[in-house]
Amino acid sequence: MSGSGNGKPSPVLDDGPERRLRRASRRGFASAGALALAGLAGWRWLMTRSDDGGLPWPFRRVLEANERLARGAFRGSRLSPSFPLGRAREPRVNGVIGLEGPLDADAWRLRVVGPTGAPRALTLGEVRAFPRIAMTTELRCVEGWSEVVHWTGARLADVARGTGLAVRRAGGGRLLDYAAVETPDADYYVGLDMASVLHPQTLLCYAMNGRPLTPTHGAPLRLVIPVKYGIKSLKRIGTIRFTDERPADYWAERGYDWYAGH
Ligand SMILES: Nc1nc2c(c(=O)[nH]1)N[C@H]1C(S)=C(S)[C@@H](COP(=O)(O)O)O[C@H]1N2
Ligand SMILES: [Mo]
Repeated sequence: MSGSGNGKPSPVLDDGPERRLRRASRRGFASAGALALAGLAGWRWLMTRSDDGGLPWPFRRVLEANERLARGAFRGSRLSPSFPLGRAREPRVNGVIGLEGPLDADAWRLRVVGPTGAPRALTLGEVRAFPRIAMTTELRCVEGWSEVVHWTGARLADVARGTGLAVRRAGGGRLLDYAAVETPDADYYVGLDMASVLHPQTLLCYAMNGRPLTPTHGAPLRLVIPVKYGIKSLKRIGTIRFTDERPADYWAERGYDWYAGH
């Protein structure tokens, strides 16, 4: 028994491969078109969303989800990898925002400011008097390059504790949530969460590869924070301000992730 009992192919039932193909490609074309239109509408929708820190808010939400993941994976004890000293190289000079003006090395001070207590102004000698830490770590730029560098400096955690300005109440109390770090002219600025401030590899560096910092690498003092992308390793530091409000961040305002962990 068969549908076309006489053995001849019925023209109605005959659905030759060519016709099937034509029909399928018409369908395919229509659904590809519909997809493209939906995609375009989706993109228009994304691009017309209200701005949140330089990005349409759905993009900002994705970055914030990444931030939660990075924070979740972050532990004070989680160290960025160290390398043999022989692997250290001179990194390229990347970014001179906040370094354009001249710097009077003698007049330079590290200003440390908190909501309680008098602000401090440390000389380079006073920063150098904190325990001297050396590390050979990777400087990773979001632009896709990295370099192993040998750094020497003081732990930011020691300076935070030593000045006593990272707390909510004078003389003690809970630690504040953030530090705002900026160049003397305030043209470049980064925000750090307190866990990153206290991380043992977060250093205020005065030497790179065994020599004093050069001006374009951030003399007289720069931040080096290997658990974050290079954008956070602010050169020519002027001020550290401890605060409970999440600080502004130069590159976060231009569409990058505020947390910038990796
Ligand atoms: N003041 C200041 N610090 C800065 C920058 C900058 O433009 N200005 N660029 C950052 C970026 S994007 C990177 S990758 C590193 C590069 O450090 P290097 O120039 O010593 O290699 O510095 C960071 N610190
Ligand atoms: Mo960078």
